[in-house]
Amino acid sequence: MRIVETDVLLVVDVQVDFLPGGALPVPDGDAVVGPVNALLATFPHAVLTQDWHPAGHASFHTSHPGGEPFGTVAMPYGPQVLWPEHCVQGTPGVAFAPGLDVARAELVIRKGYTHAVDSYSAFLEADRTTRTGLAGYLRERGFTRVVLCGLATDFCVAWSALDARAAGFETVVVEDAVRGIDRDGSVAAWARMAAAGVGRVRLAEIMAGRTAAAP
Ligand code: VGL
Ligand code: ZN
Repeated sequence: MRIVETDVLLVVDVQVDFLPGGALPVPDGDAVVGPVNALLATFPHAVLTQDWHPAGHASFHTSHPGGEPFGTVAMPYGPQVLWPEHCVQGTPGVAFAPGLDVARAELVIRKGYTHAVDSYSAFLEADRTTRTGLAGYLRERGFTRVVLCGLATDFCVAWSALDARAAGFETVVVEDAVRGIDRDGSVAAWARMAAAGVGRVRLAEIMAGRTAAAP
């Protein structure tokens, strides 16, 4: 895959709480740091996202009487998975992964800060109407292709990729620079992304400058 000036790398939620030992660990999540750093060193432009919840956020099981971690609750905007408390503003777990080369990133977009609404997507909150401003930013910068990596495949990466595509960007996910929370959920997420026209590429194909196989 040949990288051009209108490509932007979107690094999703590579944060301490999503790594092994964190509050909501993604299995093997720390394995993305090396590949993501290689991508950060290669792309002309990069944007990072940061899950950024206030204490007592509505997505936390502790905010719902009797709520179990990984259970589901009905919210006004639809079903919401209940998570362990994670990525709380002002806590160590909200920080980027140690060793992540953030220096070249041109923007950090935070999400999930609305108390009553979650936001897996870097573009649209879970109410599917409140925008983060990212699509406008990317358009204004003249970017036409969004290349995603990070955590987690089945939640924030997939939702961000689907919304990038829906916003009109060519969209590609680097399959060996992401990890998922749930195996079956990740398989389903890849199917949804493929059906929506989201491409899939391997890190080596980017590094070699070769064209990716069609999704
Ligand atoms: C995420 C669950 C809750 C993610 C964020 O980054 O995929 N998943 N908050
Ligand atoms: Zn979250």
